[in-house]
Amino acid sequence: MLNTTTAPATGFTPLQSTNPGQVTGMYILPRALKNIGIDTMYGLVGIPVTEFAYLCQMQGIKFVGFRHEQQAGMAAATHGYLTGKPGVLLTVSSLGFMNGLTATTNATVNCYPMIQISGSSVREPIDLDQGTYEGLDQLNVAKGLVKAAYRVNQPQDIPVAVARAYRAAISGRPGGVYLDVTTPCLGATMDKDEAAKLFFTPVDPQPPMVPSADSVKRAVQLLASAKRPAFVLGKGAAFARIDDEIKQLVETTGIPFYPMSMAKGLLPDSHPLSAISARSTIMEQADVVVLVGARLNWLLSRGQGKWNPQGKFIQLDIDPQEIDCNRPIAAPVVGDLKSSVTALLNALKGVTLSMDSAWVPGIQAESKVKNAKFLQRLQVDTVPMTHWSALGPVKKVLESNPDVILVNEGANTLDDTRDAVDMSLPRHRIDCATWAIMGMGMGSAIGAAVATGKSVVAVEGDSAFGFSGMDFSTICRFKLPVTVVIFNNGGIYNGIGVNPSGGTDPAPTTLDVKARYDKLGEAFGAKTYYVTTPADLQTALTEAIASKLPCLIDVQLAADSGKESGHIGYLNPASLYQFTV
Ligand code: ADP
Ligand code: TZD
Ligand code: MG
Repeated sequence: MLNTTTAPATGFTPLQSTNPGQVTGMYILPRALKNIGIDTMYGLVGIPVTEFAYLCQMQGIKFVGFRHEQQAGMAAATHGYLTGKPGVLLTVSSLGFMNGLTATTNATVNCYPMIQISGSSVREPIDLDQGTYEGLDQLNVAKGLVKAAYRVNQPQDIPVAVARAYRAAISGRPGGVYLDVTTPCLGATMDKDEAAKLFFTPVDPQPPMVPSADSVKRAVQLLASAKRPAFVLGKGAAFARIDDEIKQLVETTGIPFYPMSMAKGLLPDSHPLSAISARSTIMEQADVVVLVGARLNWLLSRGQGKWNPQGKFIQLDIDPQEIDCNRPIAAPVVGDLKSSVTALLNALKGVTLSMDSAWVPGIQAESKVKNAKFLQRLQVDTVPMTHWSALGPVKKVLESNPDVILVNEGANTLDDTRDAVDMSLPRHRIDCATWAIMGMGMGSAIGAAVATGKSVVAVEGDSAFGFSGMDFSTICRFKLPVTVVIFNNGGIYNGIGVNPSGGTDPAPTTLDVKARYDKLGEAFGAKTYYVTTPADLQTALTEAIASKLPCLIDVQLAADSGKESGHIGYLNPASLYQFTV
């Protein structure tokens, strides 16, 4: 048996074995995780997982303790996206589990590999609804919201449970996996030598899925016939780590590409074949569009609206169920992207394309005009600052520090930063993505910094920051090279909302335009700045990145900077159904 008494004066005393021949579930679990290469865990402890977290630390797993589980989950998901291996989130039962589940579900929606491990209370009183401590039927809550969900009830099943969770997170389309570990399973003991025999290394946990030769042939034939072809690169392509193959595909065909938000930098935004400034032209005029790890979801108007009704799609994706989900796909290529792009490159050898000679020069000419116009918008020195005048210096500083990872959330702050800041390296932009989820900022920044060791800048709307702000303290506690830049326009979309009742309560969109977020940073020992001019912002951001320390820059914007819902106001019910509120 293991004795789990703690010594209050000195904090935790490593679990002492009163019977060296026995080990507990909570000892086996970190061993099993280490065995499959997990070296980091993000979480928040309490009954029944506190000792387990200590045991993880003792066994050499880095434990990053958070103030809120959702943030720890966002960190795990970002860790998964950036490393290609599942990030791990640890939560306590019921409430901690629920707080973390949003992040695990968000990871599933975004195809990020992660595993949420949660302690859960003793089964019997939960099943009889007898009001046990933090009791909840967690497994059944998680099912349906995550890619896969498992429960492990006895220590001898832990190595298999971990391997199953790992495979589920990483194979096929990646996603969030839930692993329920009951209190009895954590505390139960088994023979140490018997336990040692249970560990194994899963063979080929992320097997290649090679597309059929016919599907590749069909795609090449369609592409070869195209007059105005285009690639749309998605974050699936960034996740697949096939940077060289993508470059080859674009450059050998000479076909322009449009990168989705998190695929920016897969090829530099400044690449001559980048159609990032010609989105409408691609939608309206392309006759063959190749989706490479990008879904035809709301972010691409579900293939409707502006899209050329006669246009045909080739879709490269690992998930066969993605095909035809919004619009018929003329040439699906189902497989992992490394295999599919390699097969496409081989099949394209010696094939002559029939691209119109005016197509690429047209896009380039349009891009040149639009980029010049756009730059002018960023060169204004308006004080109080607008999103645009603030983004002028942010663009300059970030583009001269291309290896900094940019985390970004908000409405106007998201849309305008994405459009303003060119990316030149793959997997250097992480944002609120497919679900447009606010509150990914601090967690993703921490996950990115821990997983890569690189510097991170998080550009946050003031509302967006509010969702995760307390975990700025985690950035400080772990002394991470993260700079948080808060665009304070005093509200959701802006700070000029008016309470239509004439009452004194703030409007639903109104926050705190005079708030000094820099003081919040000070509380945790960060280097902080409060800036009111573009020049001061440029100086502060340059200095903050160079310091490689936790920094917070409160950027004072005008309260009237920003419009409702940023670029997606058309999705509001009043706009969709054309009525007046
Ligand atoms: P974006 O938002 O950038 O358009 P999405 O998250 O909508 O990207 O789409 C990513 C797509 O990439 C998903 O449909 C997913 O199945 C696919 N995907 C992820 N990893 C791979 C891979 N290794 N090989 C092929 N497809 C992948
Ligand atoms: N809650 C959650 C979890 N996600 C959301 N996306 C929203 C609410 C709704 N929402 C948006 O879609 S953007 C946004 C909210 C609350 C914040 C926009 O304000 P901001 O950015 O201060 O972050 P700007 O620059 O003022 O637009
Ligand atoms: Mg705001």
